[in-house]
Amino acid sequence: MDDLKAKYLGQIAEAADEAALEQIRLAAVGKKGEVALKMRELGKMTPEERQTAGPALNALKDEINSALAAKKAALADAALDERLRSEWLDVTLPSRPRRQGTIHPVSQASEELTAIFAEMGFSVAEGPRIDTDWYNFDALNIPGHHPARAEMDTFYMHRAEGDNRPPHVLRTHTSPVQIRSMEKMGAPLRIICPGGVYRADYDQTHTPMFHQVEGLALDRDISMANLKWTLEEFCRAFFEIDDVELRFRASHFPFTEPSAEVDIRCSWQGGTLKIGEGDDWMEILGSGMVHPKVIAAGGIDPDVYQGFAFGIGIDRLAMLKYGIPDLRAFFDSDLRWLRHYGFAALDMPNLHGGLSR
Ligand code: 2U9
Repeated sequence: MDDLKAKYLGQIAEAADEAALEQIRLAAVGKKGEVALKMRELGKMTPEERQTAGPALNALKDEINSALAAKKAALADAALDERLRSEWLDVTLPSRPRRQGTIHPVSQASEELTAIFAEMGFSVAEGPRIDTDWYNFDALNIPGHHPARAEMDTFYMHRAEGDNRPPHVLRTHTSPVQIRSMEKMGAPLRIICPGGVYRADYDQTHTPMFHQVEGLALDRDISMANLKWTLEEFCRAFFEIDDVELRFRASHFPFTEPSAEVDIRCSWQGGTLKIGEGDDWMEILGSGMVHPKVIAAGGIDPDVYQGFAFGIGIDRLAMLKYGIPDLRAFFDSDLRWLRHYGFAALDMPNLHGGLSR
């Protein structure tokens, strides 16, 4: 009996896993196990022998069962310890950086200027970026021989041989949207058209795609005085400067007559630009009274209605407001420059190099 006990307690102590323990249990205390066989031999014993052998066998069975249960619990504990050791997690590690987005300065500027013009009663008009050369040029009084129409300056859409549709271009300004709005809505009319435009140009101050906002106000008695007030009000609100001063310089555009380029008073101190003070002037937009031919092209009677129009480069406005010196940063850079200019650390733009289109 002692041999049996030593044998099975030894095997139990050595068992590597639950499957091995089950084998030992069957061999020792299962129905056909060694202890059961010994129990069957009790019948052949004398009553005296049975009296000592019976309880001893029962005690052996209990001892083996307890050892099996204890070993099973120990194996489970060891397995848990192993999992805890191999699957640990360092909760103090810094988290992986997450990609973070932010509004683009051009979108920000566009939203700001739209809100300002909306307060003045202008609604937003949108239209196609690919349009016919009639909407982009002819309707705007830009004649066939004008340099802007050359392939050097304008992106023409490819046409297959035999395609007789009128030539289509990537719009070079948002003016075609204004012509379409005049056709659709008639006069009186007060709209702005913000959006992307395309010109075959690329250097520090020009990109093949940039953003414009053009404005148009048509009614029976609109004058240059209304234009001046509207643009001053806009600049005051956009640059957040009360003492804004604009200078209207006579100019020429095919779509307006008279035409004026508009400069804003500014100063350059140590290469730093300050808007609204100083003795310098910086060009910020073009404008004028809409040419009667253009009003007629939009299907409106120029003898009854007249009005003003203006065009502003939004990218350039954003650069001036947020102090971004190179236009190309808008198109071929990464998020770090945005964070650098981040709409927070800026007091005033610091511009080196010319910025006129
Ligand atoms: C209609 C009639 C007239 C829009 C105008 C300008 C002057 C102008 C430039 C500013 C900077 C383009 O982005 S830029 O390079 N624009 O100088 N734009 S008047 O005149 C219009 C538009 C539509 C129907």
